[in-house]
Amino acid sequence: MAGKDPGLIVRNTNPVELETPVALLREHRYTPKNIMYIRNNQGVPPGMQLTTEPPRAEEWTVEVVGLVDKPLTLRLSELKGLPATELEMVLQCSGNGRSFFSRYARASGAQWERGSLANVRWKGVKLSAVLEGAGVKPEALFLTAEGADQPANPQAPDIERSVPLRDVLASALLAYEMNGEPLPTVHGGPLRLIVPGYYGINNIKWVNRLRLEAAASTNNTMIPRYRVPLAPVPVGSAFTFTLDNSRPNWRQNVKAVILSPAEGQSVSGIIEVRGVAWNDGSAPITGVEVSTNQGRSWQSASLEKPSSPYGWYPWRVRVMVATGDTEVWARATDALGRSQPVDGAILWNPNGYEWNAVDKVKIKVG
Ligand code: MSS
Repeated sequence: MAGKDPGLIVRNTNPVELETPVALLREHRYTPKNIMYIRNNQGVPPGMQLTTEPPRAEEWTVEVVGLVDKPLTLRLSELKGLPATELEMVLQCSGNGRSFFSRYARASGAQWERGSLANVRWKGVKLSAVLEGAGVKPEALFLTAEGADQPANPQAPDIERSVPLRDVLASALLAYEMNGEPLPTVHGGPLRLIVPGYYGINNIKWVNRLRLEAAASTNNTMIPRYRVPLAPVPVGSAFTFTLDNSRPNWRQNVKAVILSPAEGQSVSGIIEVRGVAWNDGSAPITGVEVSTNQGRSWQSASLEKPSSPYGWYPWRVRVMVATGDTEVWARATDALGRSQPVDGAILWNPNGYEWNAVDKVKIKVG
């Protein structure tokens, strides 16, 4: 694809889904656009190119409608005239890690490993500043975003996504830049809703309409897709999603991933284990621990802080590894005491969302 590193793993061609291998991800504090993963449910909007170049779209507008005193249509140029905010944030697909559910039973969807994951800097205008002009009514409890992309089959439901307004109002952005450049077309340029701390699906690309409503949408992007059961379900079983027995993929689970060594790598003696950790930004990550003996003992890694609560924490630790086939494990904990389960079976769900079990990498020690 135009502008993307040929080393990306193709998970799907139409719509495009590309995964970043960990070997590329670990090289950068901020993920550059040429290696950033792509998850499209539909194509790019009509008239746009599948490229990392920004679109020519100075005429772009976004509507603010629904439970507001004054519906608005804002031009991109007007948004760029408002005070801007810049923010580092992890963008992760809610299906990241889905392939690991196969240790128990395969979950349906693209078989992502660790790399539907990026850490980038967004620049844009605060949602709160945009909504101020519209006057949001107190009954408006949800924000539903629509993008200009369309389903391949016109009969199929279009992508749209709701988030709880009060929870996101202080942090959400309408972004027009990524990593200091105009937003690439394939990542939602010229304008994207950014909901820091939330899973990828909530960050609607090519955003052209914001609806303020009393209830969340019941579109197929909200139910049955992009949801998890409220209570654990038996591994491999079917599940009928209702509004009461499940919840949307909103705030990200606390998670550490190992970026080095890579799965299957041959190493010797003492190794440096490196990775990144993050959560939903509501509390700092307080520790990452690594085990090389199946969790009998754990060693603390040193952490680097991101520039915003929503960025990732790079971590590293030197550990001894016994000769033979062995596993390196890693888990993060945050200030609210939230951590990661050793056994991912309790996370199992038919669509394979929100995987955050202890990360386990098999290596060969010679
Ligand atoms: N947006 C729109 N408009 N469409 C689509 O499809 N997807 C999702 C988000 N947004 C979409 C949107 C998803 S799902 C994800 S992850 C993200 O996006 C991705 O991003 P990038 O930029 O990387 O491609 Mo899963 O949870």
